[in-house]
Amino acid sequence: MDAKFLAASEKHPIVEGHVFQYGTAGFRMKADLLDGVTFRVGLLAGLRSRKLNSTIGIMITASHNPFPDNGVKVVDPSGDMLEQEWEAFATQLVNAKSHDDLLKTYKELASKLKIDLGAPGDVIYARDTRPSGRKLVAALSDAFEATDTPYHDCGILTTPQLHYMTRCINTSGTPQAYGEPTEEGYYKKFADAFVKALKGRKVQGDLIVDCSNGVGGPKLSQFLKHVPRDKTGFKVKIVNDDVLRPELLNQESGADFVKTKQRAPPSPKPVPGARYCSFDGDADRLIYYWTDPDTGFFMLDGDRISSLAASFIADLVRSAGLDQELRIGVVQTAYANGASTNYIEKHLQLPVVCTPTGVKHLHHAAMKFDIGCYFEANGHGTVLFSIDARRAFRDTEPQSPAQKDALDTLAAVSDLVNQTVGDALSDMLLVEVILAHKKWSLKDWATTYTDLPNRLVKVEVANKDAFTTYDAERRLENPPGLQDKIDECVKKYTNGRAFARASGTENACRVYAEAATRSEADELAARVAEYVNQYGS
Ligand code: 16G
Ligand code: MG
Repeated sequence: MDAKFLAASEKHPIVEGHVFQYGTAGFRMKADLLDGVTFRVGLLAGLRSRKLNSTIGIMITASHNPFPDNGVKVVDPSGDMLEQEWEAFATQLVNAKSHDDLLKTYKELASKLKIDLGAPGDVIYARDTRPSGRKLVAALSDAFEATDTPYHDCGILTTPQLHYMTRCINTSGTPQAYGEPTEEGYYKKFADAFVKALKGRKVQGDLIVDCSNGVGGPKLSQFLKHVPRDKTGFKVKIVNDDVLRPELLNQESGADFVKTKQRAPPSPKPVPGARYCSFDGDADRLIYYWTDPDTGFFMLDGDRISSLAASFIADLVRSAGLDQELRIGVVQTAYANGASTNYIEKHLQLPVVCTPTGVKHLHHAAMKFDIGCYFEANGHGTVLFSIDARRAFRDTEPQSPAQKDALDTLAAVSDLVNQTVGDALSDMLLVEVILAHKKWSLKDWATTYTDLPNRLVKVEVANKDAFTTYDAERRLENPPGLQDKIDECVKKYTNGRAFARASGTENACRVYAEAATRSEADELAARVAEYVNQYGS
């Protein structure tokens, strides 16, 4: 095996002079740095699949980043993110200096973790539409060939589809079987749940979906072939779905553009009053919005989707008579608008948990509830239903038609929401179902609460690692003294709140501030950014 291993490794050298780290989004950088990194992630996935005797997934994507970038991340057997302890092993393998070092590290990891290298193992992988992905999947297959690891190339998929596949394969034949592990199976499952969750209601009005010129475009159009238009009333127009010109990916479009720029994509020219949503480049984030000739642009972000979903599901749980039995909770990060937190706690009377940024943190916190609704403000999120919750929807004997209706809808909704990870397509269907049930327009949805004006600023610093936090990233522990400055400053603003944290994806600090008025929020953000700048240079 050693000769084969070393020969393959030589085909995929690591670019020298870089320190690589498995971050919140796996390894993500310029695609031309990734060949050797991807080969080594393949090795890691093989080890993990042998360790767990399960199928491991790998996704090649850089999400909302521009097209010269790419990325690679590992999906655990249940379809969620790679366990944190293994992120360090990934970092270790990828940073091995020479090919011999790599082989040594690989073997040491296997022996330390008591992995039988003769065990079968199994890895599946997919990529988004970036042309650089083709070369990177070749690096993966070389890693599997070199280590005799069985593998399967799932071709081009959205990130959530690959998560879905991974879970389906690993649960196949068990009581928790998630679905058929094929792309068709994915479309059928969600189309079927969509029809069931609507319960005869029809979606009102057309929906224009901006797909960021990414993989979501072709996949959504595939999906729509499975949705009966007459039964659902679902009429979708897909825009920004050009995947043949890769340089257009995420250009002036997509959920990240809409959220960070706080405006609609300029092209195609927005139609006032029309209902819009945007996916990001790998279709795991979703943002809704409309434009109005008088009032301008209005956005419904992850916080809005979360509060809409939590409110709808909590009402159904009450109607189903399960509110004493099932614990519902909402998970947010510090970026959630304070008005949304207030609405969920005070108005919906649901508990809110705050975790550090990054999907894995939210996901794990959400799993602690029977029904855990988690969204980042950027539009990534899902609702997790426990085995007990799903059993209750299925097995409770209804005492009235209203109770039966609620139980059926809950069962369908729990099938409709992708249980592995945030999924723009599945989340969009959930929003459409809720709006159809409530007979709400986007404007009705928007009136539930009023966002506090807020501002996000990026501050370049010499060393972002000098900024460490606690209390779910809401407070700084280091550099010493900086948090006191921020506290003093925040006190001067009505409804003021601000925090600074090191980015997990670039060498910078991010400052978030909110306050009662636009000008106060801007001023507070600028002041805190100035302090960060002083302490960080
Ligand atoms: C990654 C995270 C995303 C988070 C973002 C924050 C995953 C899959 N993705 O994209 O959830 O919002 O990082 O970036 O966890 P930042 O640390 O640079 O602010
Ligand atoms: Mg994404």
